[in-house]
Amino acid sequence: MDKIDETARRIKKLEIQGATSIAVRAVESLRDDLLAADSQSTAQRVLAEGVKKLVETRETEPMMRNGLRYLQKNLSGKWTSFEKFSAQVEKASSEVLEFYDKARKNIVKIGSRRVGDGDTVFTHCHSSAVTETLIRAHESGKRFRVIQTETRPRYQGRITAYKLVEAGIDTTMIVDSAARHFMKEIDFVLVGSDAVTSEGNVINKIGTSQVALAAQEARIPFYVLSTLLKFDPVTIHGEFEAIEERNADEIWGTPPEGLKIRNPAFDVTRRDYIHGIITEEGIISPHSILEAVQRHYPWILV
Ligand code: RUB
Repeated sequence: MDKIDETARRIKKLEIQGATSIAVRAVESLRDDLLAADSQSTAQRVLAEGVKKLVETRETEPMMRNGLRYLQKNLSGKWTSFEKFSAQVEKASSEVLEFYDKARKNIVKIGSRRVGDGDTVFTHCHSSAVTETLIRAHESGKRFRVIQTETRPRYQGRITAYKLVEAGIDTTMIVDSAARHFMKEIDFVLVGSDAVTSEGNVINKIGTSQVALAAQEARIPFYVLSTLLKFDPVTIHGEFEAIEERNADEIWGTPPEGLKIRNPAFDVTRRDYIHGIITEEGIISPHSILEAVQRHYPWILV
C-alpha cells in the first residue's frame, strides 16, 4: 500500500489540504495500489485496509468518504478474473474522478458569475474552489478586490494569497480576528466547505462561523461554494458530522506546563447564516440540499 501510505501521511501533515485535493489524491492512491496488487485476494485486502486508513486521516471529509465508498460498492462481489477486477478499478475510479471534475467546473462557472466588477469579496482559509472561481472571474475581465484571512493556526490563507497575487488579483490579508472590522467594506463573503449536513449546515475551516455571524450583522450575503459531493449522508440518520481536533503544538510548540490548548480544525455554520450554497445544480438554498443530492448523486444516499 505504498501510495496509500504516502498519501495518508501527507494528508495528515496538511501537505495535501482542502477537501477536493484530499478526495482526489485519496481516490488516486487507492486506484494505484489496487492496480499494483498481484492477486485478487491482495487487492481485496488493499481495498478494505486502504479505505479505512484514508478515511481515518481526516474525520471531517465526506467528499473523500463518498468517493472511496463509491469504489468499494463498485468493486464488491466476486470477480471471475483479476483482469476483470482491474478493469473495474479503472472504470469506477475514472467515474469518481469525473464526478469531482465536472462538479468543480460547474461550481466555478456559476460562482464566477456572481463576482461583480468593482466588488470586494471576503474569503477565509484556502479553498481551491474559491481561488479558482476568483481567478476565473478575473480572467473574464472583472476587476475586484479580495480581503482574506491569514487563517491560524496553519496559515492556509498564505496559499490563497500566493495564488490570487500570482493571478494579478488585488488582494489584502488580515488577521482572522479583524474579519468583523472589515465587514463594512465587503460586498459578499465566499468560502469553501468540507461538509454539508442534511439540515443544510456547512462545516468549513475554524472561524468560518464567526465570519458568517459578522456578515449577518452587517447584512452582507454569505455564500458557500460546495459540490453536492460534500454532502454527508450519515447526518440524515441523526449523526453529527465529526469535527476533527488537531494537535495542540500547531498552536504553540512550547507552552507553559499545565496549559490546556484546544485546536478544532473546523466549525459549523448554521443554514440561517447562509445566503446560498453554490453547487453544480446552481445557487440553492441550504434547505434544499437533500433533494439536490438525491437528483445528482442518488448513490451517496444508499
Ligand atoms: C481547508 C478548508 C477549505 C475546504 C474546501 O481546510 O476548510 O475551505 O476544505 O476546500 P484544511 P476545496 O486546510 O484544514 O484542509 O474548495 O479545495 O475543496
